[in-house]
Amino acid sequence: MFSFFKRKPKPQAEPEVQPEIQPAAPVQPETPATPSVAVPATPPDEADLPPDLPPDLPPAQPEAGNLAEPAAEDSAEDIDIVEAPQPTPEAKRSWLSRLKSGLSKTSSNLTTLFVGARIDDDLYDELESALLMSDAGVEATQWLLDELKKKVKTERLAEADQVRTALRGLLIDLLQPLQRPLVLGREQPLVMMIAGVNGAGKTTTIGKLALHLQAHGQSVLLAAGDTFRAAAREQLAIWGERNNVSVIAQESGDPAAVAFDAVHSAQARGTSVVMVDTAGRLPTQLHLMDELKKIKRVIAKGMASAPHEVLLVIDGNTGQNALAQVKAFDDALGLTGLVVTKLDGTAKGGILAAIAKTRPVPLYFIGVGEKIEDLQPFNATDFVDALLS
Ligand SMILES: Nc1nc2c(ncn2[C@@H]2O[C@H](COP(=O)(O)OP(=O)(O)OP(=O)(O)O)[C@@H](O)[C@H]2O)c(=O)[nH]1
Ligand SMILES: [Mg+2]
Repeated sequence: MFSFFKRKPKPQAEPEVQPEIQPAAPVQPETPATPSVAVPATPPDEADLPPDLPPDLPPAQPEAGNLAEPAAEDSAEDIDIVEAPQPTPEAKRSWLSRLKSGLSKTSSNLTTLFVGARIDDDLYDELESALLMSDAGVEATQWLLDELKKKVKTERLAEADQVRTALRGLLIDLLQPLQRPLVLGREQPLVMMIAGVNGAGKTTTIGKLALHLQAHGQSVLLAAGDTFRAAAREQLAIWGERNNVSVIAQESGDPAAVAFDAVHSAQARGTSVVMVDTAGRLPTQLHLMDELKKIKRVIAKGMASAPHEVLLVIDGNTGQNALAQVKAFDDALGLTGLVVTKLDGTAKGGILAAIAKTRPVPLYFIGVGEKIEDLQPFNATDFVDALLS
C-alpha cells in the first residue's frame, strides 16, 4: 500500500464496530422520529427536519477529544502524515505497469512524435493532434503548446528529447494541483458522499476505500444510498459483511433518509468515517440531480458540518464527457474531490489535463483495476511518467 492519507493524531482507540447489516427504520412520512431512541428513526421528510439536531438526539461527539478540529484550522504541525507500509518495489512496479499499459495508446502517440524529430511547426502540429486525441481538450492543449514554445525559446532547446522533457515538466506543473491527500480525523464522523454516472465505479471504490481506511485505523460505516436497485443494496451489504464493515440499508425508500440515519448511527457509535453510496445518474436527469442535492442537505441536518467530502467517481474511459460530468456535478453539489477509475482499460489519460485546466477539483485516487490494491492515491509525477515513457 502507498502512503495514502493524512490524519490528525488520534489519542483514543475507537469503539469497535461489529460487522452487521443494519436496516434503517422505514420512512414514515407522517410520524416524527421517536423521541426515546438513541439512533433516531430516519426523519420523514426534509421539510420536517429541524434546523439543528433535535434536543432528544445525541449530540455529535467532539468531546471524544480526538477528532474535533475542522481542517481549515489545522496548522501543518497539527497533522500527522500517516505513513502506510511502503509497497514492495515489485508491487509498485506492477501497479505502475498497469497504469502504463492502460495509457499505452496515448503514451505511444506522445512519445513517437519526438523520436528523431526536428523542432518545427510540424512537431507542434503533431503534438497538438496527439494531445487533443488524448482527451486533453482545447484549453489545456493550447496552454501546453504555448508554454512549450516559450520554454523552447527561453531555454534554447535544440533537441527533440529536450522538448519532451520540457513537456513532462509542464504536464507535471499542470496536474500537480490535483494531487492532494484526503485528510482524516478532522471530523467525527468524517462524512463522505459519493456520486457519479451509472457504472462509473462508485460502489467498488467505496469498498476499496473502506479497506484502505480500516488499514489506517479508521472505523467505517457505509450507507446504501442506492435505493433504486435492490441489487445495489445487496452489492454493498455483501461487501460489508465480508469485510467487517457495517452497512446501513433500507428496504426501499429515500436515499437521503438512509444517509441521515447512517450519520446518526456513526455519531452514536463513534465511527470515524461514513461513506454514502448513491445511485448512478446522468447530470442531464435534473430530478435525479435534485435528489442528490437533497441527500446533501439532509446529511447536513444530521451533522451541520457534513458532508465533509463530496466525491465524484469518473470512468476514465468516458473521454471529454468526463469534463462535462465534473462541471455538472460540481455545479450541483460543490465537489471536494474526484476518483478516476478504469485507467487500466482504454483510457487516454489526457482528460486529467482538461480537468486541471478547466475545473481543478482535487483528484484523490485513481483506479487501475478491480482489486483493492488497484486503487491508489493520485501522484502527478507517476502519472505523467506513465504517459510519456
Ligand atoms: N477494470 C476496472 N474495472 C473497474 C474499476 N473500478 C470499477 N470497476 C468495475 O466497474 C464495474 C462497475 O462498478 P460499480 O462499482 O458497480 O459502479 P457503480 O458506479 O457503483 O455503478 P451503479 O451503482 O450501477 O451506478 C464493476 O464491474 C467494477 O468491478 C477499475 O479501476 N478498473
Ligand atoms: Mg453502485
